[in-house]
Amino acid sequence: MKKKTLLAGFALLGALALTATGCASDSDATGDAGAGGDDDGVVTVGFAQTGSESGWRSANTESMKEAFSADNGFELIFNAADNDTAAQIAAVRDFINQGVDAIVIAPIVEDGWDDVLQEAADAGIPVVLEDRTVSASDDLYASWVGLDFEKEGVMAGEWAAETFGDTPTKMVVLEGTTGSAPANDRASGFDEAVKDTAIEKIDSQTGDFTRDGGKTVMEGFLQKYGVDGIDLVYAHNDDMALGAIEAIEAAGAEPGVDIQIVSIDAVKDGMQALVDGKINFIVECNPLLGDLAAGLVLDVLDGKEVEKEVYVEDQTFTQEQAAEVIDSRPY
Ligand code: GYE
Repeated sequence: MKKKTLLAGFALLGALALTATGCASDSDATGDAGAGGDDDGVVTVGFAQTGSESGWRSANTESMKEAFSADNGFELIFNAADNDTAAQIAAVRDFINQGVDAIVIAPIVEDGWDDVLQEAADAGIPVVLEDRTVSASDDLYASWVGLDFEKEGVMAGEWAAETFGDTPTKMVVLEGTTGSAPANDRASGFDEAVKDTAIEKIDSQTGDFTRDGGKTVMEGFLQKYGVDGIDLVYAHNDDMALGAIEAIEAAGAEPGVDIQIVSIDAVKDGMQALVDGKINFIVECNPLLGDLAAGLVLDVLDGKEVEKEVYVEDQTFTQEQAAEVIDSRPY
């Protein structure tokens, strides 16, 4: 399978934004339906978002709405499924019945997509996936744009391996949504990176990528093992880490000192906690995928050949690095 890594620099995103605008106005100028659009040149896209579970998700939704805007020649039909997999599949079926020009999906979980993707293919409606991946055959969708979740897990694990190494370390894990690609891949990537260390995973439970979920699960861990029985928290996203911070502080301990925390996303609140010393290390997961997704949709509708997988590069932040960049981050 062809793989392509793209840097999510602003220049690149800007260029794609221009491409999207350019295509849309071409259609307008000629009065032609253009890229799969209807008579007025408007491209109707149904977007099935996961929900609104995290700061990452808010930034991603904003990026998608900006890219698929009326100014850029789109009519966006937005659906947020509130993390309900059946509701998300129903939303996609609805888009098919409405006869949209293209469908974009951020799949909540990896499995269960074969039938509805086949239905979209039968109806001749191209599908572009953004953010999370699916286990269905890649013949059933045109392209996917997102992040390398396995690599994110590896980078978080490498930090833990370097920080704790041979020191016996009790770790608890706050997992993302069960069955989601980022929860699966961030777990396996991390486990692989720490396998030769003295880090012991004493417990692991889902906090569903939410702040409340992270807090509740962490409260349970603290009750079970005590503050002294936990050295390290690996949170699959910043929001759960922020919930864990509340639980650790309520238990009378100091997050980032008594219990170290590593998480993934690098959203504003997470970065602030990193600067404040309450989180120890963050691996970025860039949510600004809107322009790339919109560019792919237009290319697919124009009949151009597109990459099956478009990876956006992530970076990592120590507390010192976070302090340097926090004011200039767009999300
Ligand atoms: O890390 C988390 C969100 O799918 C990459 O979903 C995304 C993840 C992100 O809820 O905060």
